[in-house]
This record gives sequence, structure tokens and C-alpha cells, in this order.
Amino acid sequence: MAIRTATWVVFLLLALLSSSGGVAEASHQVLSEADFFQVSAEAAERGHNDDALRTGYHFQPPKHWINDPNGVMYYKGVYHLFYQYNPKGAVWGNIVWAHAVSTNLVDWTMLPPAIYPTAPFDVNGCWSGSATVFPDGTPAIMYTGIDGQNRQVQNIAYPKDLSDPYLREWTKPDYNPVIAPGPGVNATAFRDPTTAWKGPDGLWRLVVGTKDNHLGLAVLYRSRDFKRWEPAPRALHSGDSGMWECPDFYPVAAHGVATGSAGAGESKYVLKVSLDLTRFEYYTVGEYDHATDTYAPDAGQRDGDDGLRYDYGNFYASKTFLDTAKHRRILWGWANESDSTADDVRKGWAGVQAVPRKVWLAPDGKQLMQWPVAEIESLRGSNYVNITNRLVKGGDHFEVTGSSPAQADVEASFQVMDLDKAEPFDPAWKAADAQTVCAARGADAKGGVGPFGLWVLASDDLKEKTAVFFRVFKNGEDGKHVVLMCNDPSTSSQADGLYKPTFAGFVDVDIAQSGGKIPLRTLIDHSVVESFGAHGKTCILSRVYPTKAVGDKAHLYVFNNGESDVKVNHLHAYEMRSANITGSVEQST
Ligand SMILES: *[C@@H]1O[C@H](CO)[C@@H](O)[C@H](O)[C@H]1NC(C)=O
Ligand SMILES: *[C@@H]1O[C@H](CO)[C@@H](O)[C@H](O)[C@H]1NC(C)=O
Ligand SMILES: *[C@@H]1O[C@H](CO)[C@@H](O)[C@H](O)[C@H]1NC(C)=O
Ligand SMILES: *[C@H]1O[C@@H](CO)[C@H](O)[C@@H](O)[C@@H]1NC(C)=O
Repeated sequence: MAIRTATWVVFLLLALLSSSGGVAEASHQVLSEADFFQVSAEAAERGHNDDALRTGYHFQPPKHWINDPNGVMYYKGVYHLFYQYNPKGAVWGNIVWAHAVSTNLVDWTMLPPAIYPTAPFDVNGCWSGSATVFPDGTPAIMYTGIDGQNRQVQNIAYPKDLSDPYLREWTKPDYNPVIAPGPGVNATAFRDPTTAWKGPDGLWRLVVGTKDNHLGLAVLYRSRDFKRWEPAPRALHSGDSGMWECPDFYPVAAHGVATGSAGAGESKYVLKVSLDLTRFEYYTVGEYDHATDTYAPDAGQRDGDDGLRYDYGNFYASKTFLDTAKHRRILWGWANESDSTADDVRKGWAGVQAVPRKVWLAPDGKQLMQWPVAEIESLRGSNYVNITNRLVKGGDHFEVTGSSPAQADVEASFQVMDLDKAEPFDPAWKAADAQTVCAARGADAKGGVGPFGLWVLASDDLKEKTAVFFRVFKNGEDGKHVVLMCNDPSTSSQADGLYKPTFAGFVDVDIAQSGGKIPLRTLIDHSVVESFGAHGKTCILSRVYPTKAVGDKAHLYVFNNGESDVKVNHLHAYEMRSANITGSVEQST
């Protein structure tokens, strides 16, 4: 849950709206409709084309602010996505659980909010949480309520009508909260309960994120009846990285085989936490000791900011669930905007969800793999381009014409022709340095092997373009190549006031062994560039706001700014149809 934004949002809004009483109070800043339309009209005059930046197949409601995905689950043939939502404006505040359902993870029916403040235990907000599906197939939701004293407490909600596959209405028992912050627990840093799992002793367990000074903690609670919860004597895990939000804990097996709940006795587990301080997430792969109810990352796993990320870009507060229909684990994650709060207020919307991704353990057991769920491919249109075996000499680029690249799915495989041209890798570079290395050598900075890859959402004069690319280095110590994947949005827009960080991650592949080949898939969706390197080993989502490269004015190119030639073994660029979004988010009264 993104609470840190609250205060500065208020200041910005106050600055923005010198006029009427658009801002109520600190934790409930809302724009009145009148203010909203005034801001929108000014925007139109200044020539903004905000609607052209809305996504066609990345989940987003018609308007207003969204953040964390919540309570994701599969129930009776229906996928449920709940998400943090402000029903009154495009800034954080008034948080409820909005709700959408789908039978294919692509097309969505919007429903009125499922969980919203009604009782003393959530009167100041219904923040993030998770669904647990019991062995008899019925679900429950645990979420963080902000109570009358602004304490974060954990509440339970049950479906009112189990025969409704859409689970539109939820009941909150009077015995809430079921978990209140005990002695020694910081009541304003105690949130985001996980999906529960049953241990060999028959007790239910779940984890809540918290902190003790700078120590982030995943604290464990146990229950026999899902109603009375007792704190365990020790945390599941902890780390010196500040507040842990949105913990997610689940078993994984190799080869993408779906696994059950965290209690299923699998050998490997994943613990993911979202770091409130840096606004990044990391995960480790490790082992769960049922006897002590503690988790330990495997040797070699980096437990901290230098750790593995689902996504090295704009991706936060993520949450997985087990899709029992298709025996896979699916990951949802929130991508916030990279424009200013004033822009968001003007646009009337802020925040999207990344495409749902299947996650599984890599064969070497050292990291996860991710791939957009196959259902997304049903949106590929009849308009597509195929390129095979095309050589791109150092310094060259070419345009990929024939598809509609503002809303596209591009799959390519590149092959480096001369790996010996790789520049030396500095052994001092750690995983967390990927971004710095890439920022210092942007997409236009010539290299030995690379930068090569795609320019997406590019204008015809190339003044606007977002680069997704690779650079390859050679490690002097072991002679191995090191592959870096980057997203450089520094020239993505000619608009001012945008946040345009370079995002990057190393890709754990042996590129020499694969004959110099490295695959890339990039999903382009107007203001989203979501890329998957090496079949999903390294992923980067970036938000960009082109002013010229919009709609049918957007272009797609392959470029190579390295000394070594690169061959495009193949490239398929598909135009993507828009997802079918129906229903209404509005609360019926
Ligand atoms: C509790 O957490 C809040 C929010 O991060 C922080 O401002 C406060 O200093 C913490 N209180 C204590 C006693 O650590
Ligand atoms: C283009 O590539 C796709 C995917 O490999 C293939 O299914 C299709 O037949 C190809 N089309 C042409 C015209 O080569
Ligand atoms: C979109 O969904 C609605 C409601 O399910 C359905 O009636 C309509 O045919 C769908 N449209 C398309 C283009 O799939
Ligand atoms: C998304 O927005 C940018 C720009 O305002 C911030 O720098 C990020 O911290 C923020 N990310 C999250 C997860 O809140």
C-alpha cells in the first residue's frame, strides 16, 4: 500500500488548485468534479492528448487512481482481480477494494467495489490483502483496515452469496479485527496479510508485513479456526531494509508445475517483499522449515536491495495466486505513473496493472521465470510483420513497418555476430549496479557488443523513442560474458516534468553457449513498455508519455549501436486488439 505519497500529493494539489475547496483533509484529498473539469479543460487547451496514452490491453479502470492488486484468485470458473482504488479522484485516497472479473484474464467486467469502509475496524480505509481459498473451495479475504485511531488492523471478509460466481458482495463479521497490532508492534506499519496456508499440524498460518526501526519483518500468525489468530514467537523472515509491505510467500516447483498452498511440503519457496523505502520489490528462493515456521533463502541468494526482482522497472505491490484451472501460478503487479500528480489530475486517471504473468522456477533453481499468460496472445490481430535473418551492422537501424506499433506484441531473437568485441566487465559491478551502468551508457552510447534492440513508440524523426536493449560485457576473471538488459526512456517524450529513469537488470544466460543468441519480447501499449528478456529471466516495465509517437504516428525500429554486427534471427510484431472491458466501477446506491 502506497501511503508515502499522501502528504506530498496534498501539497501538490493545494499548489495546483488555488481555487475552491477541492482538498478536504490530509488523508482524504479529493478533487471536486468542478475542479476536475476545470483542470481537464485547461489541458485540452494546451494540446494534451491524454486519452491516446490509455492502455488497450493492460488493465485499467475508466478513470481515477489505482494501486496494489488485491485478493487475486480463481473461483468457480472466474478470475477475480480486486485492486486499491480511489472512487473520487486520480490521486491516492479514499481507498476501497474495486473489483473486476474475467473468464480469460484478458477481457474484464468491472464491478462495484467489493470492500469499502463500513465499520469501526476499517472506517479510514480498506487497504491491501489477500484471498485464501479453503479446501472446500470457498474463499475468504484478509485485508488491512485503517481503524478509527488510524491503526492498521487485519480484518476478514466472507462472500455473502457463494452461488454468485462473481462474488459481488462481501460480509465482514462483527468479531473483526481478527489481528490487531500487539504490544511492541508499530500500529502504523502493520499491513498486507498474505494468503493463508495450513501447516502439518492443521493450523492456519499467514504473514503480515511490518518493521522494527529499520528491520523489515514478515511476522507470522497462526489460527485453528481462521478467527482467533496468535502471533508466532518468531518472524517467518526479516531483513535490514525498512518496512516490508505486501509480502508474498509460496511454494514453487521446477518446470512450471503448479503447486499448492505454502503448506504443501514443496521443497522450494519464494518470499517476496515490497520495500516501502526504495519502492522496489525483491524476492529470494529458499527453504521453509515447518518445525520452526521460518524461511531461509538459499546460499547465494541476495537478501536485500541487491536481490532478484520480478521486474527491474516500474512494478510494485505485486501478488501471486494459484490458478487451479490451468495449474500455474500467476503474478499481478501495479505500475504507477511516471508523470506528475498534476498530469494525473488532468488526465483523470493514474495507475495500471502489468499483464498477468505466469511464474515458475528456472531449471537451475536460482531464480523465477515469468511470461505473459498465453491468453494475451488471443489479442494478436491479423496485422503482423515477420522478419527473418536480417543483419544489422554496427551503427545501423531499420524500421519494422506493417503492423500498428502503438499497441503491439513484439517477439524477437537477436544474434551477436562477434562476441569478442565485448567490452570488459568491471568485477566491482553488483546486481544493484545494473541501472547505474546502463544509465551511464544510454542507448545512444556506442559499445562493443550492443547496445542493440528495439526503439519503440518512436516518432518518424526519431526525436521521441524508448529504447529496449542489451549490452554484452566480458568478465576478465572467468572469461564469461555478462548480459545487461536496459530500458532507456530518456528520449521517450518531448513533454516536461516526467520521471524518466533508466531501468536495467543483468540476464543470467550463457550467451556464448547459445551461439550469441538472446531473445526479447516487448509488449507495447501506448504508455506501457513491458519487456521480457531471455524467455522471462529479466523483465522491465516502463511508463512513457510520447507526444508525437502516439496512435498511428508511432513507429518501431531495430537498432544496433555496437561495433559487432547483430542478426535478427526472427522478429514477429503483432498488432494487438483491445481487451473487452464492460460493466461499471461505480457503486450502485
Ligand atoms: C511507526 O511507523 C511509522 C510509519 O513508518 C513511523 O513514522 C514511526 O516513527 C514508527 N514508530 C515507531 C515507534 O517506530
Ligand atoms: C510469421 O510467424 C509466425 C510465428 O512464427 C508464423 O505462425 C506465421 O506463419 C509467419 N507468417 C509468415 C507469413 O511467414
Ligand atoms: C464484449 O463483452 C460483452 C459482454 O460480455 C459481449 O456482449 C461482447 O460481445 C464482447 N465484445 C467483443 C468484441 O468481444
Ligand atoms: C512511481 O512514481 C515515481 C515517480 O513519481 C516514483 O519515483 C516511484 O517511487 C513511484 N513508485 C511507487 C511504487 O510508488
